[in-house]
Amino acid sequence: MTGAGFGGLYALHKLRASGLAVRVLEAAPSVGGTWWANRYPGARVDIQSLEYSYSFSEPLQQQWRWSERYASQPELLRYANHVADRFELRRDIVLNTRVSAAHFDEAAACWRVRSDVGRSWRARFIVMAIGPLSTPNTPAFDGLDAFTGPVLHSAAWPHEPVDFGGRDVALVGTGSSGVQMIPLIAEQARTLTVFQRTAAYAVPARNGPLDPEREARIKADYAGFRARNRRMRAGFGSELSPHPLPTLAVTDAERQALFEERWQIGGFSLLGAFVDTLTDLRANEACAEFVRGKIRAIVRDPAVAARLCPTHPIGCKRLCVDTGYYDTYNRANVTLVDVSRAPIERIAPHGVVSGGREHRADLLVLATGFDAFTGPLTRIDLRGRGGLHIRDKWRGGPLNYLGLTVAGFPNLFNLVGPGSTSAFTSVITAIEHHIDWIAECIGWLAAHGRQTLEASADAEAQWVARVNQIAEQTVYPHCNSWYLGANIPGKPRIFMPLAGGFPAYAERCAAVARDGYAGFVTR
Ligand code: NA7
Repeated sequence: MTGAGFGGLYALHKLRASGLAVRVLEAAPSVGGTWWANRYPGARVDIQSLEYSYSFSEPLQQQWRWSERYASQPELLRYANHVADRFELRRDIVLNTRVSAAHFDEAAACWRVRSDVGRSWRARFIVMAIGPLSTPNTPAFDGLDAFTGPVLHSAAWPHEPVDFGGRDVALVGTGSSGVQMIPLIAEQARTLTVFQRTAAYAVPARNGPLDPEREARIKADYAGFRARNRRMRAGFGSELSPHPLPTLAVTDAERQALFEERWQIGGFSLLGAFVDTLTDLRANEACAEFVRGKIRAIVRDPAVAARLCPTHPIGCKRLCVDTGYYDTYNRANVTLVDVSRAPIERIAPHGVVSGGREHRADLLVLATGFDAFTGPLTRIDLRGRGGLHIRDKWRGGPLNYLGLTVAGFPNLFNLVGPGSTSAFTSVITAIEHHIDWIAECIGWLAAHGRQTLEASADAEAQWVARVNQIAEQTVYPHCNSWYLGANIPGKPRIFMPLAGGFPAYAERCAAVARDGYAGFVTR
Protein backbone atom coordinates (compact mmCIF):
# COMPACT_ATOMS: atom_id res chain seq x y z
CA MET A 1 0.00 0.00 0.00
CA THR A 2 1.23 3.46 -0.82
CA GLY A 3 0.54 6.41 1.46
CA ALA A 4 -0.13 6.80 5.19
CA GLY A 5 -2.69 9.57 5.06
CA PHE A 6 -6.29 9.03 6.08
CA GLY A 7 -6.74 6.49 3.27
CA GLY A 8 -3.66 4.41 4.05
CA LEU A 9 -4.28 4.39 7.80
CA TYR A 10 -7.79 3.03 7.55
CA ALA A 11 -6.84 0.62 4.76
CA LEU A 12 -4.10 -0.81 6.93
CA HIS A 13 -6.46 -1.23 9.88
CA LYS A 14 -9.26 -2.77 7.83
CA LEU A 15 -7.18 -5.08 5.64
CA ARG A 16 -5.07 -6.26 8.55
CA ALA A 17 -8.26 -7.09 10.43
CA SER A 18 -9.32 -9.12 7.37
CA GLY A 19 -6.28 -11.32 7.92
CA LEU A 20 -4.03 -9.89 5.22
CA ALA A 21 -0.35 -9.08 5.65
CA VAL A 22 -0.15 -5.36 4.92
CA ARG A 23 2.79 -2.99 4.48
CA VAL A 24 2.30 0.74 4.02
CA LEU A 25 5.04 2.68 2.26
CA GLU A 26 5.03 6.40 3.00
CA ALA A 27 7.33 8.97 1.41
CA ALA A 28 7.11 11.43 4.32
CA PRO A 29 8.77 10.99 7.70
CA SER A 30 5.31 10.95 9.32
CA VAL A 31 1.79 9.71 8.88
CA GLY A 32 -0.88 12.30 7.98
CA GLY A 33 -0.66 12.67 4.20
CA THR A 34 -2.29 15.92 3.12
CA TRP A 35 -2.16 17.22 6.67
CA TRP A 36 1.52 16.52 6.92
CA ALA A 37 2.32 18.40 3.69
CA ASN A 38 -0.10 21.34 3.68
CA ARG A 39 1.00 23.26 6.76
CA TYR A 40 0.81 26.82 5.47
CA PRO A 41 -0.64 29.50 7.78
CA GLY A 42 -4.38 29.06 8.19
CA ALA A 43 -4.50 25.54 6.71
CA ARG A 44 -7.67 23.88 7.89
CA VAL A 45 -10.32 21.53 6.62
CA ASP A 46 -13.31 23.02 4.76
CA ILE A 47 -15.83 20.41 5.98
CA GLN A 48 -16.89 20.43 9.61
CA SER A 49 -14.75 18.10 11.69
CA LEU A 50 -17.65 16.18 13.16
CA GLU A 51 -18.22 15.13 9.54
CA TYR A 52 -14.65 15.10 8.24
CA SER A 53 -13.51 12.27 10.51
CA TYR A 54 -13.52 8.49 10.64
CA SER A 55 -16.76 6.66 11.34
CA PHE A 56 -15.39 3.10 11.39
CA SER A 57 -14.82 3.00 15.15
CA GLU A 58 -17.57 4.06 17.54
CA PRO A 59 -15.14 4.45 20.50
CA LEU A 60 -12.87 6.63 18.33
CA GLN A 61 -15.64 8.93 17.15
CA GLN A 62 -17.06 9.19 20.66
CA GLN A 63 -13.79 9.81 22.46
CA TRP A 64 -11.99 12.13 20.06
CA ARG A 65 -12.77 15.79 20.83
CA TRP A 66 -12.35 18.39 18.11
CA SER A 67 -11.61 21.80 19.53
CA GLU A 68 -13.04 23.82 16.63
CA ARG A 69 -15.86 23.55 14.15
CA TYR A 70 -13.27 23.24 11.35
CA ALA A 71 -10.07 21.60 12.60
CA SER A 72 -6.75 23.25 11.83
CA GLN A 73 -3.90 21.38 10.17
CA PRO A 74 -2.00 20.71 13.45
CA GLU A 75 -5.11 19.21 15.03
CA LEU A 76 -5.78 17.02 11.98
CA LEU A 77 -2.20 15.81 12.11
CA ARG A 78 -2.62 14.98 15.82
CA TYR A 79 -5.75 13.03 14.90
CA ALA A 80 -3.89 11.01 12.24
CA ASN A 81 -1.15 10.24 14.78
CA HIS A 82 -3.73 9.30 17.40
CA VAL A 83 -5.34 6.84 14.96
CA ALA A 84 -1.94 5.37 14.07
CA ASP A 85 -1.21 4.78 17.78
CA ARG A 86 -4.67 3.71 18.86
CA PHE A 87 -4.94 0.99 16.23
CA GLU A 88 -1.25 0.01 16.48
CA LEU A 89 -0.64 0.82 12.86
CA ARG A 90 2.95 2.05 13.02
CA ARG A 91 4.56 -1.39 13.02
CA ASP A 92 3.38 -1.92 9.44
CA ILE A 93 4.22 1.54 8.13
CA VAL A 94 7.58 2.17 6.51
CA LEU A 95 8.26 5.92 6.58
CA ASN A 96 10.70 7.94 4.45
CA THR A 97 10.05 5.52 1.62
CA ARG A 98 8.83 6.86 -1.69
CA VAL A 99 7.50 4.27 -4.12
CA SER A 100 9.30 4.91 -7.39
CA ALA A 101 8.16 1.88 -9.38
CA ALA A 102 5.49 -0.81 -9.37
CA HIS A 103 5.45 -3.43 -12.13
CA PHE A 104 2.90 -6.18 -12.59
CA ASP A 105 4.62 -9.55 -12.92
CA GLU A 106 2.25 -11.52 -15.13
CA ALA A 107 3.86 -14.93 -14.57
CA ALA A 108 3.64 -14.66 -10.79
CA ALA A 109 0.40 -12.60 -10.81
CA CYS A 110 1.84 -10.14 -8.34
CA TRP A 111 3.17 -6.61 -8.13
CA ARG A 112 6.87 -5.88 -7.72
CA VAL A 113 7.31 -2.59 -5.93
CA ARG A 114 10.53 -0.56 -5.59
CA SER A 115 11.37 2.48 -3.51
CA ASP A 116 13.57 5.38 -4.53
CA VAL A 117 16.38 3.98 -2.38
CA GLY A 118 16.25 0.59 -4.07
CA ARG A 119 14.29 -1.46 -1.54
CA SER A 120 11.80 -3.87 -3.05
CA TRP A 121 8.60 -5.66 -2.08
CA ARG A 122 6.29 -8.21 -3.66
CA ALA A 123 2.52 -7.87 -3.23
CA ARG A 124 -0.60 -9.61 -4.47
CA PHE A 125 -2.60 -6.39 -4.24
CA ILE A 126 -1.68 -2.71 -4.30
CA VAL A 127 -3.80 0.04 -2.82
CA MET A 128 -2.77 3.47 -4.05
CA ALA A 129 -3.69 5.71 -1.12
CA ILE A 130 -1.64 8.66 -2.31
CA GLY A 131 -4.43 11.21 -2.45
CA PRO A 132 -5.82 12.94 -5.54
CA LEU A 133 -4.24 16.23 -4.42
CA SER A 134 -0.69 15.30 -3.52
CA THR A 135 1.42 16.38 -6.49
CA PRO A 136 2.09 20.11 -6.14
CA ASN A 137 1.83 22.20 -9.29
CA THR A 138 4.70 24.64 -9.66
CA PRO A 139 4.14 26.74 -12.78
CA ALA A 140 7.17 27.01 -15.06
CA PHE A 141 7.59 30.78 -14.59
CA ASP A 142 10.59 32.22 -16.43
CA GLY A 143 13.20 33.35 -13.96
CA LEU A 144 11.83 31.42 -10.98
CA ASP A 145 15.27 29.98 -10.20
CA ALA A 146 16.81 33.42 -10.15
CA PHE A 147 14.46 34.81 -7.49
CA THR A 148 16.69 35.84 -4.61
CA GLY A 149 14.30 35.22 -1.72
CA PRO A 150 12.56 32.07 -0.49
CA VAL A 151 9.97 30.45 -2.78
CA LEU A 152 7.38 28.54 -0.73
CA HIS A 153 4.70 26.23 -2.13
CA SER A 154 1.52 25.82 -0.08
CA ALA A 155 1.70 22.03 -0.41
CA ALA A 156 5.39 21.71 0.47
CA TRP A 157 5.56 24.22 3.28
CA PRO A 158 8.63 24.37 5.54
CA HIS A 159 8.39 22.82 8.98
CA GLU A 160 10.02 25.77 10.72
CA PRO A 161 7.82 28.85 11.24
CA VAL A 162 8.05 31.38 8.41
CA ASP A 163 8.53 34.97 9.53
CA PHE A 164 6.68 37.34 7.19
CA GLY A 165 7.37 40.34 9.43
CA GLY A 166 8.78 43.31 7.52
CA ARG A 167 8.76 41.36 4.25
CA ASP A 168 7.33 42.20 0.85
CA VAL A 169 5.44 39.07 -0.07
CA ALA A 170 4.17 38.11 -3.52
CA LEU A 171 1.55 35.37 -3.57
CA VAL A 172 0.27 33.57 -6.66
CA GLY A 173 -3.03 31.69 -6.51
CA THR A 174 -6.45 32.31 -5.02
CA GLY A 175 -7.87 28.80 -4.61
CA SER A 176 -8.61 27.38 -1.15
CA SER A 177 -4.96 27.48 -0.05
CA GLY A 178 -4.39 31.10 -1.10
CA VAL A 179 -7.73 32.19 0.35
CA GLN A 180 -6.88 30.61 3.72
CA MET A 181 -3.42 32.07 4.05
CA ILE A 182 -3.83 35.54 2.51
CA PRO A 183 -5.53 37.13 5.58
CA LEU A 184 -2.87 35.78 7.95
CA ILE A 185 0.11 36.74 5.80
CA ALA A 186 -1.39 40.21 5.26
CA GLU A 187 -1.45 40.78 9.02
CA GLN A 188 2.29 40.12 9.32
CA ALA A 189 3.91 41.20 6.05
CA ARG A 190 5.04 44.73 5.22
CA THR A 191 3.27 44.39 1.90
CA LEU A 192 1.37 41.57 0.25
CA THR A 193 0.78 41.49 -3.50
CA VAL A 194 -1.72 38.87 -4.62
CA PHE A 195 -1.61 37.67 -8.23
CA GLN A 196 -5.08 36.48 -9.17
CA ARG A 197 -5.76 34.57 -12.39
CA THR A 198 -9.33 33.58 -11.50
CA ALA A 199 -11.34 35.31 -8.78
CA ALA A 200 -12.58 32.93 -6.07
CA TYR A 201 -15.97 32.54 -4.48
CA ALA A 202 -15.40 32.38 -0.74
CA VAL A 203 -18.03 31.90 1.94
CA PRO A 204 -17.38 32.52 5.62
CA ALA A 205 -16.42 29.45 7.65
CA ARG A 206 -17.82 30.96 10.86
CA ASN A 207 -15.17 28.91 12.53
CA GLY A 208 -14.88 28.90 16.30
CA PRO A 209 -14.81 26.57 19.27
CA LEU A 210 -16.95 23.51 18.70
CA ASP A 211 -20.38 24.00 20.22
CA PRO A 212 -20.54 21.41 23.06
CA GLU A 213 -24.32 21.08 22.75
CA ARG A 214 -24.07 20.26 19.05
CA GLU A 215 -21.27 17.82 19.71
CA ALA A 216 -23.34 16.07 22.39
CA ARG A 217 -26.38 15.95 20.13
CA ILE A 218 -24.43 14.35 17.29
CA LYS A 219 -22.56 11.97 19.55
CA ALA A 220 -25.82 10.79 21.10
CA ASP A 221 -26.49 9.07 17.77
CA TYR A 222 -23.27 9.34 15.80
CA ALA A 223 -23.99 6.21 13.74
CA GLY A 224 -27.38 7.60 12.73
CA PHE A 225 -25.80 10.96 11.82
CA ARG A 226 -23.20 9.21 9.65
CA ALA A 227 -25.90 7.11 7.96
CA ARG A 228 -27.96 10.22 7.19
CA ASN A 229 -24.85 11.91 5.79
CA ARG A 230 -24.15 8.93 3.55
CA ARG A 231 -27.57 9.49 1.99
CA MET A 232 -26.56 13.05 1.02
CA ARG A 233 -25.12 13.67 -2.45
CA ALA A 234 -21.88 14.97 -0.92
CA GLY A 235 -21.76 12.50 1.95
CA PHE A 236 -22.16 15.31 4.50
CA GLY A 237 -24.49 18.15 5.45
CA SER A 238 -27.57 16.16 6.48
CA GLU A 239 -28.53 18.65 9.18
CA LEU A 240 -29.79 21.10 6.58
CA SER A 241 -32.29 20.32 3.84
CA PRO A 242 -32.49 22.22 0.57
CA HIS A 243 -35.57 24.28 -0.23
CA PRO A 244 -38.24 21.98 -1.73
CA LEU A 245 -38.60 24.21 -4.82
CA PRO A 246 -36.05 25.07 -7.52
CA THR A 247 -34.16 28.35 -7.12
CA LEU A 248 -36.17 30.33 -9.64
CA ALA A 249 -39.56 29.02 -8.51
CA VAL A 250 -39.48 31.09 -5.33
CA THR A 251 -39.82 34.86 -4.96
CA ASP A 252 -36.71 37.06 -4.99
CA ALA A 253 -37.27 37.89 -1.35
CA GLU A 254 -37.55 34.25 -0.29
CA ARG A 255 -34.45 33.31 -2.30
CA GLN A 256 -32.37 36.12 -0.86
CA ALA A 257 -33.54 35.27 2.66
CA LEU A 258 -32.45 31.65 2.28
CA PHE A 259 -29.09 32.62 0.77
CA GLU A 260 -28.59 35.04 3.66
CA GLU A 261 -29.50 32.38 6.21
CA ARG A 262 -26.94 30.01 4.67
CA TRP A 263 -24.31 32.76 4.47
CA GLN A 264 -24.78 33.28 8.20
CA ILE A 265 -24.49 29.54 8.88
CA GLY A 266 -21.33 29.48 6.76
CA GLY A 267 -19.37 26.92 4.77
CA PHE A 268 -20.75 24.76 2.01
CA SER A 269 -24.31 25.17 3.27
CA LEU A 270 -24.83 27.97 0.73
CA LEU A 271 -24.43 25.54 -2.17
CA GLY A 272 -27.05 23.28 -0.60
CA ALA A 273 -29.71 25.99 -0.24
CA PHE A 274 -31.40 24.84 -3.47
CA VAL A 275 -31.10 21.52 -5.25
CA ASP A 276 -30.36 22.99 -8.67
CA THR A 277 -27.44 25.32 -7.93
CA LEU A 278 -24.94 22.95 -9.52
CA THR A 279 -27.13 21.72 -12.35
CA ASP A 280 -28.89 24.82 -13.72
CA LEU A 281 -26.83 27.77 -14.90
CA ARG A 282 -29.61 30.31 -14.29
CA ALA A 283 -30.19 29.04 -10.77
CA ASN A 284 -26.46 29.07 -10.24
CA GLU A 285 -26.25 32.70 -11.36
CA ALA A 286 -28.69 33.72 -8.63
CA CYS A 287 -26.44 32.21 -5.98
CA ALA A 288 -23.30 33.60 -7.65
CA GLU A 289 -24.76 37.10 -7.77
CA PHE A 290 -25.66 36.87 -4.09
CA VAL A 291 -21.97 36.28 -3.27
CA ARG A 292 -20.86 39.06 -5.63
CA GLY A 293 -23.20 41.35 -3.71
CA LYS A 294 -21.41 40.36 -0.50
CA ILE A 295 -18.03 41.07 -2.09
CA ARG A 296 -19.16 44.54 -3.18
CA ALA A 297 -20.48 45.21 0.31
CA ILE A 298 -17.29 44.07 2.06
CA VAL A 299 -14.58 45.55 -0.20
CA ARG A 300 -14.50 49.35 -0.01
CA ASP A 301 -12.68 50.13 -3.28
CA PRO A 302 -15.22 49.39 -6.07
CA ALA A 303 -12.48 48.69 -8.61
CA VAL A 304 -10.88 46.08 -6.35
CA ALA A 305 -14.30 44.61 -5.55
CA ALA A 306 -15.02 44.31 -9.28
CA ARG A 307 -11.75 42.42 -9.81
CA LEU A 308 -12.60 40.10 -6.92
CA CYS A 309 -16.04 39.25 -8.33
CA PRO A 310 -15.88 35.87 -10.10
CA THR A 311 -17.63 35.48 -13.43
CA HIS A 312 -17.73 31.67 -13.66
CA PRO A 313 -20.55 29.62 -12.07
CA ILE A 314 -20.32 29.26 -8.30
CA GLY A 315 -19.21 25.80 -7.16
CA CYS A 316 -17.77 25.06 -10.60
CA LYS A 317 -14.37 25.29 -8.96
CA ARG A 318 -14.32 24.11 -5.37
CA LEU A 319 -15.93 26.74 -3.17
CA CYS A 320 -13.46 28.36 -0.76
CA VAL A 321 -14.37 28.52 2.92
CA ASP A 322 -12.68 31.55 4.43
CA THR A 323 -12.06 33.71 7.45
CA GLY A 324 -11.75 37.39 6.53
CA TYR A 325 -10.62 36.85 2.93
CA TYR A 326 -12.40 39.67 1.09
CA ASP A 327 -11.96 42.10 3.99
CA THR A 328 -8.18 41.65 3.68
CA TYR A 329 -8.32 43.71 0.46
CA ASN A 330 -9.38 46.73 2.54
CA ARG A 331 -5.91 46.78 4.12
CA ALA A 332 -3.49 49.44 2.92
CA ASN A 333 -0.62 46.91 2.66
CA VAL A 334 -2.45 44.55 0.27
CA THR A 335 -2.53 44.89 -3.53
CA LEU A 336 -4.52 42.73 -5.91
CA VAL A 337 -3.02 42.20 -9.36
CA ASP A 338 -5.29 40.69 -11.98
CA VAL A 339 -3.33 38.32 -14.22
CA SER A 340 -6.34 36.85 -16.00
CA ARG A 341 -5.66 38.60 -19.28
CA ALA A 342 -1.93 39.24 -19.05
CA PRO A 343 -0.27 36.24 -17.37
CA ILE A 344 2.71 36.61 -15.09
CA GLU A 345 5.53 37.38 -17.56
CA ARG A 346 8.45 36.32 -15.44
CA ILE A 347 9.91 36.25 -11.99
CA ALA A 348 12.66 38.84 -11.51
CA PRO A 349 15.38 38.48 -8.85
CA HIS A 350 13.44 40.87 -6.58
CA GLY A 351 9.87 40.70 -7.78
CA VAL A 352 7.15 39.45 -10.09
CA VAL A 353 6.66 41.00 -13.52
CA SER A 354 3.16 41.31 -14.88
CA GLY A 355 1.52 43.79 -17.23
CA GLY A 356 4.95 45.22 -18.00
CA ARG A 357 5.48 46.20 -14.35
CA GLU A 358 7.70 44.69 -11.67
CA HIS A 359 6.01 44.18 -8.31
CA ARG A 360 8.68 44.11 -5.62
CA ALA A 361 8.93 41.02 -3.44
CA ASP A 362 11.49 39.36 -1.21
CA LEU A 363 9.41 36.24 -0.53
CA LEU A 364 7.32 34.38 -3.08
CA VAL A 365 4.42 32.13 -2.11
CA LEU A 366 3.00 29.74 -4.70
CA ALA A 367 -0.52 28.66 -3.76
CA THR A 368 -0.82 27.19 -7.23
CA GLY A 369 -2.49 23.89 -6.44
CA PHE A 370 -1.92 20.38 -7.68
CA ASP A 371 -1.67 18.14 -10.71
CA ALA A 372 -4.86 16.52 -9.45
CA PHE A 373 -5.96 12.89 -9.78
CA THR A 374 -3.47 11.74 -12.41
CA GLY A 375 -0.24 13.42 -11.23
CA PRO A 376 0.26 11.18 -8.17
CA LEU A 377 0.15 8.00 -10.29
CA THR A 378 1.82 9.10 -13.50
CA ARG A 379 4.96 10.25 -11.72
CA ILE A 380 5.50 6.66 -10.54
CA ASP A 381 6.99 4.11 -12.95
CA LEU A 382 3.73 2.20 -12.78
CA ARG A 383 3.35 -0.57 -15.34
CA GLY A 384 0.55 -3.07 -15.79
CA ARG A 385 0.16 -6.00 -18.17
CA GLY A 386 2.57 -6.04 -21.10
CA GLY A 387 4.65 -3.34 -19.43
CA LEU A 388 1.99 -0.72 -20.22
CA HIS A 389 2.90 2.51 -18.40
CA ILE A 390 0.08 4.34 -16.65
CA ARG A 391 1.29 7.53 -18.41
CA ASP A 392 0.58 5.90 -21.77
CA LYS A 393 -2.66 4.35 -20.61
CA TRP A 394 -3.84 7.77 -19.41
CA ARG A 395 -2.40 9.89 -22.21
CA GLY A 396 -5.90 10.91 -23.32
CA GLY A 397 -7.34 11.04 -19.79
CA PRO A 398 -7.65 8.78 -16.76
CA LEU A 399 -9.43 5.62 -17.96
CA ASN A 400 -10.85 3.71 -15.00
CA TYR A 401 -13.74 1.57 -13.82
CA LEU A 402 -15.72 2.64 -10.75
CA GLY A 403 -13.03 5.21 -10.03
CA LEU A 404 -11.07 2.47 -8.32
CA THR A 405 -9.50 0.23 -10.92
CA VAL A 406 -7.81 0.43 -14.32
CA ALA A 407 -8.02 -2.17 -17.11
CA GLY A 408 -4.60 -3.74 -17.64
CA PHE A 409 -3.59 -3.09 -14.01
CA PRO A 410 -4.85 -6.17 -12.15
CA ASN A 411 -5.30 -6.10 -8.37
CA LEU A 412 -4.50 -2.40 -8.21
CA PHE A 413 -6.97 -0.18 -6.36
CA ASN A 414 -6.73 3.58 -6.63
CA LEU A 415 -8.44 5.23 -3.66
CA VAL A 416 -10.66 8.27 -4.26
CA GLY A 417 -9.31 8.47 -7.76
CA PRO A 418 -10.72 9.84 -11.01
CA GLY A 419 -14.11 8.36 -11.78
CA SER A 420 -15.19 8.26 -8.13
CA THR A 421 -17.07 10.90 -6.15
CA SER A 422 -13.80 11.63 -4.39
CA ALA A 423 -13.44 15.41 -4.24
CA PHE A 424 -17.23 15.88 -4.27
CA THR A 425 -17.64 13.92 -1.06
CA SER A 426 -16.35 14.44 2.44
CA VAL A 427 -13.22 12.57 1.48
CA ILE A 428 -12.96 10.43 4.63
CA THR A 429 -16.45 9.07 3.89
CA ALA A 430 -15.31 8.28 0.34
CA ILE A 431 -12.14 6.64 1.66
CA GLU A 432 -14.00 4.42 4.13
CA HIS A 433 -16.44 3.36 1.43
CA HIS A 434 -13.64 2.47 -0.99
CA ILE A 435 -11.67 0.50 1.57
CA ASP A 436 -14.69 -1.46 2.77
CA TRP A 437 -15.42 -2.31 -0.87
CA ILE A 438 -11.81 -3.38 -1.50
CA ALA A 439 -11.76 -5.57 1.63
CA GLU A 440 -14.96 -7.28 0.54
CA CYS A 441 -13.61 -7.73 -2.98
CA ILE A 442 -10.37 -9.32 -1.79
CA GLY A 443 -12.40 -11.61 0.48
CA TRP A 444 -14.58 -12.63 -2.47
CA LEU A 445 -11.54 -13.42 -4.62
CA ALA A 446 -10.10 -15.64 -1.89
CA ALA A 447 -13.45 -17.38 -1.33
CA HIS A 448 -13.75 -18.08 -5.06
CA GLY A 449 -10.18 -19.23 -5.54
CA ARG A 450 -9.29 -16.34 -7.85
CA GLN A 451 -5.92 -14.62 -7.87
CA THR A 452 -6.62 -11.51 -9.89
CA LEU A 453 -9.36 -9.04 -10.61
CA GLU A 454 -9.13 -6.60 -13.45
CA ALA A 455 -11.58 -4.17 -15.03
CA SER A 456 -12.64 -5.12 -18.54
CA ALA A 457 -11.91 -2.59 -21.27
CA ASP A 458 -15.64 -2.37 -22.06
CA ALA A 459 -16.67 -1.67 -18.47
CA GLU A 460 -13.95 0.96 -18.28
CA ALA A 461 -15.04 2.71 -21.49
CA GLN A 462 -18.66 2.74 -20.37
CA TRP A 463 -17.76 4.09 -16.94
CA VAL A 464 -15.68 6.96 -18.33
CA ALA A 465 -18.49 7.84 -20.78
CA ARG A 466 -20.93 7.85 -17.87
CA VAL A 467 -18.71 10.12 -15.74
CA ASN A 468 -18.59 12.59 -18.63
CA GLN A 469 -22.30 12.36 -19.37
CA ILE A 470 -23.12 13.14 -15.75
CA ALA A 471 -20.72 16.09 -15.75
CA GLU A 472 -22.44 17.47 -18.86
CA GLN A 473 -25.65 17.78 -16.85
CA THR A 474 -23.94 20.07 -14.35
CA VAL A 475 -22.25 23.46 -14.27
CA TYR A 476 -18.80 21.85 -13.83
CA PRO A 477 -17.69 21.94 -17.49
CA HIS A 478 -18.29 25.73 -17.53
CA CYS A 479 -15.00 26.84 -15.99
CA ASN A 480 -11.33 25.87 -15.89
CA SER A 481 -10.85 23.76 -12.79
CA TRP A 482 -8.54 21.03 -11.55
CA TYR A 483 -11.56 18.71 -11.85
CA LEU A 484 -10.96 19.08 -15.61
CA GLY A 485 -7.18 19.18 -15.53
CA ALA A 486 -7.44 22.72 -16.88
CA ASN A 487 -4.94 24.12 -14.36
CA ILE A 488 -2.05 22.13 -15.86
CA PRO A 489 -0.75 23.25 -19.26
CA GLY A 490 -1.04 20.45 -21.84
CA LYS A 491 -3.19 18.16 -19.67
CA PRO A 492 -6.16 16.70 -21.61
CA ARG A 493 -9.40 18.47 -20.72
CA ILE A 494 -11.41 15.56 -19.30
CA PHE A 495 -13.80 15.77 -16.40
CA MET A 496 -12.30 13.47 -13.76
CA PRO A 497 -14.44 13.14 -10.60
CA LEU A 498 -17.92 11.62 -10.66
CA ALA A 499 -20.60 14.26 -10.11
CA GLY A 500 -23.53 11.85 -9.70
CA GLY A 501 -23.63 11.93 -5.90
CA PHE A 502 -22.32 9.55 -3.27
CA PRO A 503 -25.48 7.46 -2.64
CA ALA A 504 -25.92 6.49 -6.31
CA TYR A 505 -22.21 5.75 -6.61
CA ALA A 506 -22.14 3.62 -3.46
CA GLU A 507 -25.20 1.72 -4.69
CA ARG A 508 -23.53 1.07 -8.05
CA CYS A 509 -20.38 -0.26 -6.37
CA ALA A 510 -22.51 -2.50 -4.15
CA ALA A 511 -24.45 -3.78 -7.17
CA VAL A 512 -21.22 -4.66 -8.98
CA ALA A 513 -20.11 -6.69 -5.95
CA ARG A 514 -23.54 -8.37 -5.62
CA ASP A 515 -23.34 -9.38 -9.27
CA GLY A 516 -20.07 -11.24 -8.72
CA TYR A 517 -17.92 -8.26 -9.73
CA ALA A 518 -19.70 -7.49 -12.98
CA GLY A 519 -17.48 -5.62 -15.41
CA PHE A 520 -14.35 -7.28 -14.03
CA VAL A 521 -12.39 -10.23 -15.33
CA THR A 522 -11.28 -12.52 -12.50
CA ARG A 523 -8.79 -15.33 -12.88
P1 NA7 B 1 -6.31 25.38 -6.51
O1 NA7 B 1 -7.69 25.42 -6.04
O2 NA7 B 1 -5.99 24.62 -7.74
O3 NA7 B 1 -5.82 26.89 -6.66
C1 NA7 B 1 -4.62 27.21 -7.32
C2 NA7 B 1 -4.60 28.67 -7.65
O4 NA7 B 1 -3.37 28.98 -8.31
C3 NA7 B 1 -5.73 29.10 -8.58
O5 NA7 B 1 -6.16 30.37 -8.20
C4 NA7 B 1 -5.02 29.11 -9.94
O6 NA7 B 1 -5.64 29.95 -10.87
C5 NA7 B 1 -3.68 29.66 -9.53
N1 NA7 B 1 -2.64 29.38 -10.52
C6 NA7 B 1 -2.18 28.16 -10.92
N2 NA7 B 1 -1.24 28.32 -11.87
C7 NA7 B 1 -1.12 29.65 -12.07
C8 NA7 B 1 -0.32 30.44 -12.94
N3 NA7 B 1 0.53 29.86 -13.80
N4 NA7 B 1 -0.46 31.78 -12.89
C9 NA7 B 1 -1.32 32.35 -12.02
N5 NA7 B 1 -2.11 31.65 -11.18
C10 NA7 B 1 -2.01 30.32 -11.22
O7 NA7 B 1 -5.33 24.80 -5.38
P2 NA7 B 1 -5.42 24.98 -3.80
O8 NA7 B 1 -4.18 24.44 -3.23
O9 NA7 B 1 -5.80 26.35 -3.44
O10 NA7 B 1 -6.64 24.07 -3.41
C11 NA7 B 1 -6.72 22.73 -3.87
C12 NA7 B 1 -7.72 21.96 -3.08
O11 NA7 B 1 -7.18 21.66 -1.80
C13 NA7 B 1 -8.99 22.68 -2.76
O12 NA7 B 1 -9.92 22.66 -3.77
C14 NA7 B 1 -9.48 21.97 -1.52
O13 NA7 B 1 -10.08 20.77 -1.88
C15 NA7 B 1 -8.22 21.66 -0.82
P3 NA7 B 1 -6.83 29.35 -11.83
O14 NA7 B 1 -8.01 29.22 -10.92
O15 NA7 B 1 -6.34 28.00 -12.32
O16 NA7 B 1 -6.99 30.35 -12.90
